[in-house]
Amino acid sequence: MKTTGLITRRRALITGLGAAGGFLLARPPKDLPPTYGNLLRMGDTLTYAAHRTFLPTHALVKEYREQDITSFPATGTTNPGTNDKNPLAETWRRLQAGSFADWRLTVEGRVNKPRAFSLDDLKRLPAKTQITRHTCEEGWTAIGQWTGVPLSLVLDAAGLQPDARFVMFYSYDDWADSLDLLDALHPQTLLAYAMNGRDLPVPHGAPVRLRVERQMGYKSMKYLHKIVVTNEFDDGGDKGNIQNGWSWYTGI
Ligand SMILES: Nc1nc2c(c(=O)[nH]1)N[C@H]1C(S)=C(S)[C@@H](COP(=O)(O)O)O[C@H]1N2
Ligand SMILES: [Mo]
Repeated sequence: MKTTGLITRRRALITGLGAAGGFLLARPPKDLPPTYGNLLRMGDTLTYAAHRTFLPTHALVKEYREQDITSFPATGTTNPGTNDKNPLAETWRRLQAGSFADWRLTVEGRVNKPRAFSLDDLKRLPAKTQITRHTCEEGWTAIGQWTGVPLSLVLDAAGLQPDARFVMFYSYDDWADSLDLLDALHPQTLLAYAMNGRDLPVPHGAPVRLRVERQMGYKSMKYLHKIVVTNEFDDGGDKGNIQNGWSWYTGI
């Protein structure tokens, strides 16, 4: 009967998941985020653990050709200066009025040399350009070209301390989010200051945004202002993704 087949298949699936879970519990990746022990987040933990255990560490996402570039909607915050509830709105408006000459990206925490990078400082570092597909949790994808400095070069310049494990990001629309070091040091993870060959437009995160190509679109934080290297997992609390009902880890 149909239902029996379904139940058998479901049972097989559950057994399979159980086996994978058992394997992962027996050999957990060493950097499993510690707050991920509760049942609700078990699925995210399994995905994260499976990716970290089974995938090659720095597997690259596909890169496209210029003729593959598509139109690209702007979503979420499209101007941090227009939300009066945003405590950073005024600062951002002032920076924008000055063409971001006074904008700085501070890098602090578990680093040997805390730094404050201007846009020109970032542009003086070796640049990387890549054409990739962005996947939004709302169900659309788009292909765009991004130019920026690999985050790994900026973290190298600041000098990661041996106990560094996660990297926190703060934005001018008052978000906080984090990546583990593997995604932070991934060769396609960029601090992007240009899109499709032009300065990063305001709706897309001016002056600098993250591109985290191995995860869903919302991990690519726009309007960056601060990076803090930590030795502990922090999901950003009420400024983080979990308040939106989104997972901390959404590897693709
Ligand atoms: N600071 C900040 N970063 C953000 C968002 C946001 O609202 N604020 N939206 C996220 C989401 S859900 C997506 S899909 C992408 C959208 O980038 P785009 O506006 O360039 O399309 O940015 C992500 N980064
Ligand atoms: Mo999104």
